[in-house]
Amino acid sequence: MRFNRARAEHDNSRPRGFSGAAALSLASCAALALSGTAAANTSNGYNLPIGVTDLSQAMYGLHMEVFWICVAIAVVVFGVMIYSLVTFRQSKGAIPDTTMVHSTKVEIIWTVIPVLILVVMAVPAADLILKQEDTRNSELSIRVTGYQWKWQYQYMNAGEGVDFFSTLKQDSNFARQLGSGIDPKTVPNYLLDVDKPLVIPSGTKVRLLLTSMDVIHAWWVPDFGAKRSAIPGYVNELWFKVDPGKEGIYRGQCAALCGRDHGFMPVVVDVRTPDDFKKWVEDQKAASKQAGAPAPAVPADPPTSARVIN
Ligand SMILES: [Cu+2]
Repeated sequence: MRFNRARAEHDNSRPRGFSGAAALSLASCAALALSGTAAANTSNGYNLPIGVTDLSQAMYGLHMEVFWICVAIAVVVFGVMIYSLVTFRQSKGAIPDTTMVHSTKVEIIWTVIPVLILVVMAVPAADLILKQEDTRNSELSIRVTGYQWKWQYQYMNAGEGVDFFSTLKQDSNFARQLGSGIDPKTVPNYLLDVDKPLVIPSGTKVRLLLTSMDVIHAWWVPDFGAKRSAIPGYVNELWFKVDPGKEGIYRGQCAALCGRDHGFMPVVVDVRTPDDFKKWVEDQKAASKQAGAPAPAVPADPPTSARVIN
């Protein structure tokens, strides 16, 4: 799986697997669901990443909660079904009851129980959606604009004035060319690396304002539990707060089929401590002052005839 490699870079706790046999009893289901929500970067590689933000961990917790509810339902339903098939089979002399054709009591029970289960799942799900949408009190806003096939990051608040494009790193770009003769396996983080990553501080509520200048793109970093479409003419919001101590490089990709080079516009986020971030902002401002460049020009696009617009 492609993102395993990315996760390994900041993986500070080994995956904890779930025992398959444990699914047989409700008590052990509940215990495992709790252990499954413990904070860690990564699950066992077969599951969603647990991630490094409040939201990603809450999403993983909800996902596991719903998963174990489904397991419990399956155990009860299949248990009753298999027991009935075995116990009341014809060879054992079972005689079908042909008199019972309708039972209002049964109909009420099998309507009310699923409704209650749905409510039990809907309450935490609605709560999490509200939390996801609550971009109030963000401490750093960054405008993110999708282009075919690169991202532009324009900082506001503490990073006001920092503005750059983030494009596929050159070694990946050379290796991907037809007949390049370069083995992609020799390129570190092949197609998942950029020339300039998005730099953000840890422990800070970061709000992204997403839009696009051409087609629909989607900004996606699985470890942040963050994915949202960047749509021309619209501004979508997204927020995340990386836990302090989880500084490092996180990788994602454009998650919308945005044209020919859709696979070549990765997202890389460099999470630094607030002090390191401050220093980075000062360095960026000093560098752009020295260069005297007010705003970066859009890097050259491929010829229009070669572009595919979805
Ligand atoms: Cu895209």
